[in-house]
Amino acid sequence: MEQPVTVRDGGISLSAVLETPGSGERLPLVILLHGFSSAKNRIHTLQAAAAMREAGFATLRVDLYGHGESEGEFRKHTLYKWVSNTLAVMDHMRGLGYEDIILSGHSQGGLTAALAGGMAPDRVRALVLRAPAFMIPRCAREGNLLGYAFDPDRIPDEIPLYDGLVLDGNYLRTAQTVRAEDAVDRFKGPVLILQGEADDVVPPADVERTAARYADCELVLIKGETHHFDKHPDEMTERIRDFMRKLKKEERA
Ligand code: FER
Repeated sequence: MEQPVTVRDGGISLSAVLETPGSGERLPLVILLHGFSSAKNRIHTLQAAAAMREAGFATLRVDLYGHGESEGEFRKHTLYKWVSNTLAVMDHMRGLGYEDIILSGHSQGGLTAALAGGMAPDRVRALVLRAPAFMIPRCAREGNLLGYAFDPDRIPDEIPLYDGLVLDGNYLRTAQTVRAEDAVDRFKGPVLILQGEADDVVPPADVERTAARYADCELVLIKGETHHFDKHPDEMTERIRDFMRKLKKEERA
């Protein structure tokens, strides 16, 4: 069953899709977050969500602030707003009876899931991160974002990116202060990280360093895979299904 869900956060309306496999029982729920300039309907996110449902979980694909069918201006989105959105979505779903929550995200959405997981380790059972962009804060501090160079001590009012996309300077100001390590240290539950070895957007080295820092993390490096998991989608979905089925078993034990 597929149903639209609307969540309000700070006057902004967020669009999401809840999908439940078969039965009507309240299943554990995976909340899936998309990446930078992406949305909830991209093929690799649909494939990841389908694998989670095959393992017996409900899924909620969310459009975050300034993306997809949610409100907000792209140029005004920040990691802080995305974290706030994620906490609001978790509250909303708890209100609907989904108290067993797993957070998942791709790239900037993976970083967001990791940050929210560290803020609510008591309410997030596990994390499934695909190419999590743990290096965004470092890039913002070093003054180079997606190949666009800037002075990190004198942040410009706006940053022009590819395809006519423009970001407000506040994206950089907020990203510079994020310390993902704090959130990583606070999360003790199981974590699955999937990372393409040929990803040229999120460098595997940053991901490997962070994976080693998690208390209980399985890192899967996928040979020849790139940022959008379109070379070996079956390997991605298989790894997700295996990890989620293990979680299911632990739930029954
Ligand atoms: C960056 C590197 C990666 C960045 C964003 C990303 C805005 C996110 C990519 C994605 O979510 O797919 O420097 O700066």
